[in-house]
Amino acid sequence: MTPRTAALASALSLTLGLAALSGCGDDAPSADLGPADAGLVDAHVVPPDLALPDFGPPTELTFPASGSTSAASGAGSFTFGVATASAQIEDLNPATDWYVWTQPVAEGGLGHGTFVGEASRGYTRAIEDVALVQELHLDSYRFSMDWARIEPQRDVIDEAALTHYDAVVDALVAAHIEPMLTVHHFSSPVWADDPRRPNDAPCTPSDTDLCGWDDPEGAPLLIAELAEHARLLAARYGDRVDDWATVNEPINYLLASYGVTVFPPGRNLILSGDTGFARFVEVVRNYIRAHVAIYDAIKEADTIDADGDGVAASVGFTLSVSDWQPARYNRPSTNPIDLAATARVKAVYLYLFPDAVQAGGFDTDFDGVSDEPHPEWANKLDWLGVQYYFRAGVTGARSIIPGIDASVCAIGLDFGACLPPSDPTHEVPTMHYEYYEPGLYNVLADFGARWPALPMTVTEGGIATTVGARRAENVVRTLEQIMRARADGVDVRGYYHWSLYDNFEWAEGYTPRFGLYTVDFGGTYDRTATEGATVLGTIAGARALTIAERTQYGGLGPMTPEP
Ligand SMILES: [Ca+2]
Ligand SMILES: [Ca+2]
Ligand SMILES: [Ca+2]
Repeated sequence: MTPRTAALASALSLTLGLAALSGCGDDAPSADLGPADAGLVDAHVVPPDLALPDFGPPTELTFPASGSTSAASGAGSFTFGVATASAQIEDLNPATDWYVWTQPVAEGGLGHGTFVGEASRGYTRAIEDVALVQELHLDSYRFSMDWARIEPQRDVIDEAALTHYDAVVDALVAAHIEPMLTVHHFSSPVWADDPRRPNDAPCTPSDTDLCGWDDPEGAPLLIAELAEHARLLAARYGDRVDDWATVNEPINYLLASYGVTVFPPGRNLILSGDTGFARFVEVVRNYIRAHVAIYDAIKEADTIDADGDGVAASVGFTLSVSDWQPARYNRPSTNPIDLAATARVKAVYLYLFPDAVQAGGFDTDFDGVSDEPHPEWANKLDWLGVQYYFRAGVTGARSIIPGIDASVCAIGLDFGACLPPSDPTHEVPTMHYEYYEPGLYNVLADFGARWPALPMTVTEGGIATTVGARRAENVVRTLEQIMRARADGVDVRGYYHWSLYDNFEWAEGYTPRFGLYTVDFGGTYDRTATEGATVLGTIAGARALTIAERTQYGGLGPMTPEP
């Protein structure tokens, strides 16, 4: 995940909790959603209608061969893949900010959450792990090469790390698995913004601390360093890699790391009032600038078309998407205040970043329309990665997120935004959200209408569960919703399951298990295939989803319960 999901939920829950405690955010046109209000009649509140769309009896679905992620020739193709991220799986990685952030205080770290430690031993076992992907008959493996491992000190490159990743790429290519590389996936070298520096301490950029994405002097240096890193990857691996993702889930990442202190470096801009919020908006601008710089660096340095589709480098980024629904009093809402709040949340989460790097502009007031021209950002997106895990409600009845005037349903905090799940078995207990199958279709259809010329790939989708049948259901149902969007003409070219095996789920530690293969943490670290792996492998091998498989695992009905 990317925490994609966890990040979002954690970040927002902390935002909500702290904002509520400090009493801010009460300036919205609002009702007080105390218990006494719960029974009030509101003409705008519609009765809960949780009936799901009826697709009719299942037919067999077939999947064409894998093709280009971005070229016109790839329209209609389908790539099966699986995704990981370096900081979530790799051992031997003390130069990364997550290591310092989570290392116990007694050992010299900051002691936040669960120590990442050896993660899934994904570095020392990287070559043998390629066989896990191969066993599933997948076309592609999306992963990241750790920036901190390659460049543990500023401008000091660890050749042994580059050689290691060379071997991984070679093993993938030998197994006929196309690599897709994410350049920046939620982890940075400590020297990018040292998490050990307190938030109120002054910072002057130096080789040991560039002061981070919110620093007026440091951010341009950080952008240049990240572009230099991308150029190195593209020059080194571009002969075997064509598919590149610049950054991962930017809004979630920045919220968690610079907004509400749940990811390293633990900055608190959203929690520090209007001035902080303005600085947070500048952080978002800087990260868009970083995407553009990475995009340009890869385009310059990867000039070799590895797979013969006519494109040397297809460069996109991966976006966390949720199916945001207007809510009030824990029911679906048609109240204009809730519709407007939902529109603002969608503008920030779903549209701001992709619009910025296609049309070249920045939506400073979150209404979905650019207010600030940036022609230098235009046409810097060859494809979009879509990452879906859950549906969640949004209410305008309480304003908790500064600048957005909305509250969203997040862990343990409600404010009336939380909607009942379509079925209790759709709750994902360790992540505190609802897996809702049609949400992915809803987002893909929306994006297809908004950006009809933009090729998309579902670069993550999955479920935290210890039950193999539930994972298999998630796989089949995700594929059904993707094929539903394709049948409507949406240009979506593939599906990567999150994740290959259980891993470090950021602030959530090791409790949520997202792996097709389950990992024996703290023991042998052996990987054991779940029923999800078996079913995905069968589908990808046959390039077909049979009526029998759809009948057993698919549809919209109750899922196998989580114990
Ligand atoms: Ca290439
Ligand atoms: Ca190519
Ligand atoms: Ca605007």
